[in-house]
Amino acid sequence: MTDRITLTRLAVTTPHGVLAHEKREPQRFFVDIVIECDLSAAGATDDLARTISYADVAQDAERILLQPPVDLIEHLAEQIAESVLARPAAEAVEVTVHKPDAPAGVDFSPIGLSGPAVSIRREQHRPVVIALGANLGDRVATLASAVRALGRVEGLELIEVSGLFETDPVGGPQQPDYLNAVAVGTTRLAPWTLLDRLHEIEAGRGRTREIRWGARTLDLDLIQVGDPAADTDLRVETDALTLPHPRAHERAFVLAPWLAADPQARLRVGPKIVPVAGLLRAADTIGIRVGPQWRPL
Ligand code: A4P
Ligand code: MG
Repeated sequence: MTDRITLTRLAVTTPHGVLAHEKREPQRFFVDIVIECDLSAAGATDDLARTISYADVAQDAERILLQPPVDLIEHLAEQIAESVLARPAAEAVEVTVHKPDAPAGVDFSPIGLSGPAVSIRREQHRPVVIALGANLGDRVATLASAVRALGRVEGLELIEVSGLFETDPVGGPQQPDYLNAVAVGTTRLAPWTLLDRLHEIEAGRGRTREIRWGARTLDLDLIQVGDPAADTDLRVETDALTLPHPRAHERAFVLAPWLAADPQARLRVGPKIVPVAGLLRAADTIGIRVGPQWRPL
């Protein structure tokens, strides 16, 4: 990914340092932040929600610098990186904290910004859960090719893919039985970028959209992005994307394969964070059967 948002030389005068007098006497700190992200959606739509507000990032960084004194600029850099990566669109971030007047017992050049600095780079690794479904054509072949395509998406790493479950159709018109599976992994992509990749994979396998909940060669849904147990899961409510998936908690055709792929899985349901095992026990599992064997990874 080559798109970047850059903040250069945020300047704050504040007391930090290992030495006692540094904790009393403010000195100059400068911060550079380079955020890697996909800016194509924001460029095309002119929508602030598809990018990262540099003003918000700058104000968060300033707030971190203005906290009560800490010893290390490494600690400041780490906190700033974490605040940037909390933003959905951030794929990676590089933070440099300069402390030009740090007492180092030597002279640094009086020209330009000189003296000690630390630079760190941190990447996004959000857990992600993707549900797969198919009820038209050669379902096993389509699902296997979809998993291979997911494995090729840059910025998505698959960790586990469940076995196949054969499931009675839920909702929609009369239609053939489904095969369903769930893939879990990690991603550095913004959720809307990942959804675009899912739609491309669907389109490449003959997916058309005529009737809601109608039969389809392939359906790929984003169920959850981030970790609700760490309160880092993304909550999104737009026309194009809702996270967590609003119907996943009651759908055995999602819950059963998800639990098979990740026995510890948890899902945010309204204000609660609920083990998927418990949701599955409460769901209607009458139409859920073990499907054909496969080895997708
Ligand atoms: N969209 C919003 N949020 C998401 C998200 N988290 N993941 C938008 C994926 N898409 C999301 O989806 C409709 C719109 O939802 C898209 O424009 C997307 O931007 P779609 O794939 O066109 O249509 P869909 O999948 O039919 O709609 P929906 O409402 O997501 O359906 P569900 O709830 O996923 O149900 N029965 C069995 N046994 N097995 C199945 O797999 N699947 C469905 C689809 C119904 N019955 C089923 C199964
Ligand atoms: Mg769908």
